[in-house]
Amino acid sequence: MTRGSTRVDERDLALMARALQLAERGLYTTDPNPRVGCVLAREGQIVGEGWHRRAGEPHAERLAIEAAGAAARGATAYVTLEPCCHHGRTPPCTDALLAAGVSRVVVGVQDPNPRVHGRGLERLRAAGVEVVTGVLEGPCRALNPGFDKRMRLGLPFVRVKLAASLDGRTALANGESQWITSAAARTDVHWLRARSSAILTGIGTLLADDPSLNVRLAPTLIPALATGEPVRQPLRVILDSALRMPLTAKMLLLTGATLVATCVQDAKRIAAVTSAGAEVWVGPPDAAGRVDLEALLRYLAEREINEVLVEAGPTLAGAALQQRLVDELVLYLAPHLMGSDARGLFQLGPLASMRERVPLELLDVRQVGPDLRLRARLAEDTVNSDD
Ligand code: AOF
Ligand code: ZN
Repeated sequence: MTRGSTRVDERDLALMARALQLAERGLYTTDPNPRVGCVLAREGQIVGEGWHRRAGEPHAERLAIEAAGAAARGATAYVTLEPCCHHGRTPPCTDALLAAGVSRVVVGVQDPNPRVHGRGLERLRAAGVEVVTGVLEGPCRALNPGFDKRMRLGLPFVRVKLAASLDGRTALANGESQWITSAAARTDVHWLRARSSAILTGIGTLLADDPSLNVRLAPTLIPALATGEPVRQPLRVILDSALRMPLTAKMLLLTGATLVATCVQDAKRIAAVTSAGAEVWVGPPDAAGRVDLEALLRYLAEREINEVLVEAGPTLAGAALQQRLVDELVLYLAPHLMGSDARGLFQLGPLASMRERVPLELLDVRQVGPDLRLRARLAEDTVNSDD
């Protein structure tokens, strides 16, 4: 197999797969930085390993070099992300690799960060290091969907989580909706929350359920956490156009920050919500007078929010879908039927023709406890492209 002019063999693939495994350990802690893993090997034998734990702490390459010691000289470095060449919170990894005497660098994917993007590779090549890129590129990119999208487009990656009966219903006609899915599915959602930078919901859901929207997982389950260290709590974001946020909302007393996004400029009301413990962001209204979702997402990206988990009712989920702001759907389906009078998952308005259906592409299907979990993304093509 070749990448550019340089050969890549099975051994290279296996070692990059190992680097990917290491990178995954940072899934819940590196935010807002990307998850990155690095392996140093000589003749296929691993001499050092490292993975990025959290922003401000050493990058994967540095830890691998430290672990390898003198054995780094002449070694090949396998890094899931292009080594950085800039001074951020930490000094450039390209310098560390060169100082350690690494002779070959195999990279998964280019860093989408405009401060690096290709320059790290150039710097290494200019210093005489053999550089190969694009090895296991797909999985290496998929590890950091939010970082990737934020760096390229100034928007976070948006994942919408939904729970419904097998016939796609979320609540009875009278509004009763608690406990549709099993405890196993609800625990699974905590893992989705834990990897997210922010959780977004609507004021309707908040007023109806007074949710906590926090991560409730034992810290011992998360690799990068030292004993006694708490789990990182994602930013809770409430879409609240008319600023109806109750000052007694349960989440305001929990660890982790809450941001209320509104269109209301009322200084007195804003001050009240602020002193109750939330931050208020006043955004532009859309045509219907509601907070403009895309403007909010752009603002969140500016705040280094990588992955947003939407946990909301059919109005917000439907609006986000129709505005094509959704990257991924995670749908939990419980094996029961609620009938056609119960409420559906997405408010899309009546469709005039089958052509208006929202086409999806299934990424993954599995069973979680007694429930079914589907992961899908929005398909690019229209549904009936073949007729
Ligand atoms: C790497 N290896 O392990 C990581 C990289 O502020 P800093 O110093 O932590 O730099 C963060 C930037 O460095 C981040 O935006 C991304 O471009 C890169 N992350 N690069 O070579 C790593 N975490
Ligand atoms: Zn670095």
